[in-house]
Amino acid sequence: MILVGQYDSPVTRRVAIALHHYDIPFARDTRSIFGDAAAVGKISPLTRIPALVLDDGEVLIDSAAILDHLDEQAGDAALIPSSGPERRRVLQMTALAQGTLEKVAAVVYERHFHTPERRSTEWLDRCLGQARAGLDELTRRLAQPFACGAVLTHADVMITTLIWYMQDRMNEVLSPTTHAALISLAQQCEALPAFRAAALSDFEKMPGS
Ligand SMILES: N[C@@H](CCC(=O)N[C@@H](CS)C(=O)NCC(=O)O)C(=O)O
Repeated sequence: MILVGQYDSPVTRRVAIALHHYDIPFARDTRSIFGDAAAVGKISPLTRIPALVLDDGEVLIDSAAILDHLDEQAGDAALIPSSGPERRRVLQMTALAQGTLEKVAAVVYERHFHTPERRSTEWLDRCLGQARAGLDELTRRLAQPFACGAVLTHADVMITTLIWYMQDRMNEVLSPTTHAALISLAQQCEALPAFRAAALSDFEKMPGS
């Protein structure tokens, strides 16, 4: 199978981390979602990453839908409980982290694609407030030693790739004190083998960032 997307995309990297964690071999298509948009659009209908091209040619899109397929392959080793309140908790923590990422990315894109005089201050303030609220709520709900308790889950992976993205691109609502527990969780996860195997190469950067 082929994972399409560069690892500066937190949702692409989270799929890569799960693939490594599950020991599922894969190749990579690292063409840029911005620099090579036309080529990526031929694979991924919305011209978004990640996409996962299966061995029979089927293309899966959207990190959550891709992980649903990989979790099935992983069986008992899946990074999410199979049912019940524990599964709900992992899904909700992951959704909080992914939703926070969406608001952070909206700020990054607004600033990237618009000159300062064309940016909407109202939109930026709204997104920044939502991103801060997401981080606050994640911090409030965080368990120990991992986000949802004793074992690593998709929530840890999403939080870790989110924190990397914020530290790299837009860290103004990420507080080293208020959100210290999230930052420390991310540090702890980045040291794990699956995260290290999905480390970024120097070329994996949005143009102009
Ligand atoms: N919900 C989707 C979000 C995918 C997404 O937003 N990908 C970004 C990169 S992080 C992208 O492709 N951006 C380019 C664009 O939307 O034009 C997922 O989890 O896969």
